Amino acid sequence: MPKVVFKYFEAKAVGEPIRLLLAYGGQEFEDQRIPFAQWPSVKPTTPFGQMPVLEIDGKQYAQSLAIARYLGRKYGVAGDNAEEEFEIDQMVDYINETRTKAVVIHYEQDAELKEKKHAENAKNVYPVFFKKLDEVIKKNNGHIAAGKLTWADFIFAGLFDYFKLILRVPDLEKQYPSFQQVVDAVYTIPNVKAFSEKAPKCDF
Ligand SMILES: N[C@@H](CCC(=O)N[C@@H](CS)C(=O)NCC(=O)O)C(=O)O
Repeated sequence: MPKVVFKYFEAKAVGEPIRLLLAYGGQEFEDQRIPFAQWPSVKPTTPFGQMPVLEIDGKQYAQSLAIARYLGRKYGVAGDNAEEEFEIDQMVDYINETRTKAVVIHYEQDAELKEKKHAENAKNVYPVFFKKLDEVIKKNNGHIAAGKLTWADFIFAGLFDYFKLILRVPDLEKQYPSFQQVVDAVYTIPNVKAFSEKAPKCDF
């Protein structure tokens, strides 16, 4: 088994899908959670000055989606043909696109602009996304793509708490029970459940 170190902040956010995939694959890993105070000294040691970073036998890799796609392939949850892979990528891009729109607003420093942009998205962007995603999950037997468990489910489940925070919808799963179905499909997998029960608790 390779020696694996995973580096991210003390949060779930874009790091959690990777932790969950490593747990799913039965890969032992050092789960390094870097406090913000230490980040300035760690940043220059990473490939692109950002986390998450996955280190495999001493070699560092970055970009959360590339890492998750790699682990999905390694652990057999990346689709069984080119079309399924395409569908998974399509859905991950769609989710990530919405995340990116919300993140920009979440970290906006101008309070007035922040509220204005959030209100625009809450009216015009997020409801359309939720409705589409709900339809897709229902068509896919409670999964994000390909009608079965794939790394896209890990992306969504791992991100879910962060998503609710930045989109400001704390009861999202109540509005869309299908979203909770995806989260449960991942977190009830025995390896994943065991990992998440032992992991440090993070709100998002
Ligand atoms: N596209 C990158 C984005 C990574 C990213 O934005 N990381 C943030 C945390 S979520 C970070 O490292 N911020 C600290 C910094 O840029 O100094 C990925 O998906 O891995």
